Amino acid sequence: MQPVEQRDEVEMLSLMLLIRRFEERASQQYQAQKIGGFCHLYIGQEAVVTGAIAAVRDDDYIITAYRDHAHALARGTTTDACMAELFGKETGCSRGLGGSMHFFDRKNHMYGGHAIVAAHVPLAVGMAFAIKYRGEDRVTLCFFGDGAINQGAFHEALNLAALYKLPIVFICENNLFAMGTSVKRSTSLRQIVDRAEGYDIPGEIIDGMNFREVRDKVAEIVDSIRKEPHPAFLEMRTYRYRGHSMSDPASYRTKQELEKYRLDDPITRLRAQLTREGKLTNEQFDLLDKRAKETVLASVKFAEKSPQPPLDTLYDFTYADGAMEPGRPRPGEPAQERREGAPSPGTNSR
Ligand SMILES: Cc1ncc(C[n+]2csc(CCOP(=O)(O)OP(=O)(O)O)c2C)c(N)n1
Repeated sequence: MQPVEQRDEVEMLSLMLLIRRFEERASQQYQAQKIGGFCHLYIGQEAVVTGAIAAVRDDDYIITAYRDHAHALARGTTTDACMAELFGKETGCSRGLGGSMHFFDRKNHMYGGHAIVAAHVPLAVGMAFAIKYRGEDRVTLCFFGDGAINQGAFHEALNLAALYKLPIVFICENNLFAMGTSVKRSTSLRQIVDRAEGYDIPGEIIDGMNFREVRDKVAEIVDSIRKEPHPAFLEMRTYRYRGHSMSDPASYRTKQELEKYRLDDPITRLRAQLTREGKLTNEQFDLLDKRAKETVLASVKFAEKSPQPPLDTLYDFTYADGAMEPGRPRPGEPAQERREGAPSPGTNSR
């Protein structure tokens, strides 16, 4: 990707379209039973991740929870590697062992994809600590949902980030629901951003449906962090159009509510801004959309053709090295002989 100041808005619109079309196709492939396990779609929230990524450098760190497809795509992970991961194939970004919730791309500094709510927030603080310890000028962007802010790990992490003045932006993607629970029923605060105040961390509320607002605010904060490391907290007000996961019909909200947010669609909004300013024609938009659809379709073919991961990699990266070595007793178990020809789990050889 280009340096921040040159990142073209049409290119970013095209990225949002790629994310949207990728997830629509993922949804279809899930229904066709080509994708197993869980699958959480980000549709509606695209301006948050694209705006934030547009404001940072390629060597800054990114980490998120399980609604992670868009974060990987925005970071530059290919649609092939992402679709193959959903299909559980060896060519996937986590070698087919992670699935939808565990995308990972070390080369592009995308450190997951984490399924346990708020468990990655302390990891993000550790990453920010490492940046400061090494004297670098990188920044960590830590994305999480509104459901994470009442977890103990979240509070411990914010406290340390503030105490050590670490270079981190906590980005709360407030889509108003944690699974089917409205934030109004789960959180005592009037506004989530006030959580940050308790740790003396500066915070702001951002319109998470507006790409430009997200990008400009993140850029401003990241700039100030690079000059003098400190944590910051952004509450992005956004909305997910689909249910929590593929199995959720989202009957806890009304059609009217959904329609209200759809009118504020982040892609339509940026498209309208660019069109009004003479930077994009309808024909150009259609072409971008066509390209996004073709790229995604090609990635489905790639995933279908890709091999399954070898069976003996089943336990790789699940336990610490050696923890699953054959014959090694588990706590409270006597040592067992390994059967002839049995797969050898846990070697982490690849
Ligand atoms: C510690 C923990 N508790 C419960 C769950 C089950 N769970 C999965 S997603 C979820 C809701 C999280 O909502 P939020 O953080 O707002 O993220 P969103 O789905 O809105 O992106 C819950 C409770 C979990 N994964 N981890």
